[in-house]
Amino acid sequence: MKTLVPILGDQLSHGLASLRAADRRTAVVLMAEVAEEASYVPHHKQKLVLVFSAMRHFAEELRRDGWTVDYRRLDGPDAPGSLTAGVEAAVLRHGVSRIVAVRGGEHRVIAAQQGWGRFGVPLTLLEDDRFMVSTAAFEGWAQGRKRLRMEDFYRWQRAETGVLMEAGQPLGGQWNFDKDNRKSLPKGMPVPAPPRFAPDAITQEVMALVNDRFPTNFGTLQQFNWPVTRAEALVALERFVADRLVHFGDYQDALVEGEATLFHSLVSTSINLGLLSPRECIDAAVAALETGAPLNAVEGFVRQILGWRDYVRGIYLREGPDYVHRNALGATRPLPEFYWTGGSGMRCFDAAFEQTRDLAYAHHIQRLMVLGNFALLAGVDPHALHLWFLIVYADAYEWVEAPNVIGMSQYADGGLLGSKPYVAGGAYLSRMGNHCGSCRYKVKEKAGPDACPFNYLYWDFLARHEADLSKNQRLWTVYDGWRRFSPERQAEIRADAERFLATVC
Ligand code: FAD
Ligand code: DLZ
Repeated sequence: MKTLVPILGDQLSHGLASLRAADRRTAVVLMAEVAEEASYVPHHKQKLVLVFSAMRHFAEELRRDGWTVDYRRLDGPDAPGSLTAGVEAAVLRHGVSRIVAVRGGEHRVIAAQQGWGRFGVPLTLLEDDRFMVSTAAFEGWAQGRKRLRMEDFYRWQRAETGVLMEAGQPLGGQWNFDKDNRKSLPKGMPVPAPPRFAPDAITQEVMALVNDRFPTNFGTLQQFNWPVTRAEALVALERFVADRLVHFGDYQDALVEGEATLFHSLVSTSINLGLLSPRECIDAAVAALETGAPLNAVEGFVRQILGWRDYVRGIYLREGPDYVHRNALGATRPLPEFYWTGGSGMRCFDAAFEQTRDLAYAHHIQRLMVLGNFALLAGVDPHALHLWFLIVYADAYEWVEAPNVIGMSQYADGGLLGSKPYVAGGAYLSRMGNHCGSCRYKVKEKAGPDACPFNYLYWDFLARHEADLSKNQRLWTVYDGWRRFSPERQAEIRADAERFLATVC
């Protein structure tokens, strides 16, 4: 029985369920670079290079392993325009008698895959079992709960998997060590550089293709340094565990001028593509406890993957396609132009922007507390911000990006993910980082044209949403602070915010 096995660009795992279900002697693997996937949003150039290069390398590896691979290049003859067109043509071309595929990551692709049954041969869509939790298990966890909080999910996962558990209790007597993980980086402390992956001939060929076909897409390619094979991804993971994990916890929330990566792992692109499994990343970090990695670092890293990653996927699948359109706070401001050009004048913002443009990467705190925080304070339309985040990062796929943007960062789901909006003024940014020293604005000034915009935008946001948000117990103290300002001071803050926003949006 000849089987067609379509493999998507983020399904680059040798243990993929559809490969396990097929026989390499009779199967044809279909991989296709298609215009539809390359342009459903105008991806950062580095993301396009990463996905296509990783796809081409993976196809070569499959062939070496004895699989027949029908690989369709974007610039090749008969390039299909969409995944669906590619599958339809391949069914005819190879005379297959069934299609076996793994369900895609996002609603748009799943809906397209469900239509593949109309091509006259039986279709089997398998669960993507490369996650820590199946969709059914997530549903079982979520059913009947009043609130779906990450911390509850994470503790359940720790108990289920036994990761960092000892005799049924969390290792070290605590579920998380967040309070230890908020240090700013001491001046002069060296940060080990991540490994370099020089673009090989395949990657260089793809770079030329992307420059030719997508010349106006956002981002630059000069500093492209993403692992494009499993072998490279393993090196990235090993080097993170050996060199940077030790301080991952301590400086997890730090923001440092000239340090794009700090002690973060840079493994998201590899896990999301399937080059690494979440479990092996977790295991590598846990094993480092034996060689002296501190528990606050290991637990902090494990929580991001065992907790956050599977949690946001579960929320995304459960909430359905309309989740990306939620707008609980009714924010309508267009995305400021400086999200595309930089030059905001706010150094923390511009630093995050510049590395986003040049590396297709910003670490979590830059995404949440700088780029996301600014948009939330400014009242930017969450859908516009969602599209921006989907476009600009090399690790961006809707299933992981949307809950982080719509839920965690913008509170646009009305508190499904977070118990309160993640907002902060300049004092937080100054405490966690060193950008303020070289900023044209003054973080200590609270009013007037030189004051840090995060200062007055913070209060303006709270004032705008006082009717709703002041009911939230976690914000009572903050609102007490707002109410202690004189009416004149409040009016001055609001006028500063209005003046600033009128110039940028
Ligand atoms: P590390 O800080 O080293 O963390 C280790 C790993 O944990 C990551 O590689 C990732 O796999 C996982 N992880 C950490 N935080 C999260 C999280 N909140 N949700 C899911 N997984 C997490 N992550 C993406 O993979 N794709 C996205 O498009 C994306 N968009 C985001 C948008 C916003 C507004 C925010 C606040 C976060 C977003 N994240 C996204 C989560 C997180 O910022 C990135 O996973 C992380 O910065 C990737 O860098 P790293 O590999 O160095 O991560
Ligand atoms: C992201 C991406 C891009 C840019 N291009 C392709 C492609 O040409 N062919 C393909 O099979 N997959 C691609 N992908 C990954 C898909 O968009 C991804 O499978 C869905 O977003 C589901 O997560």
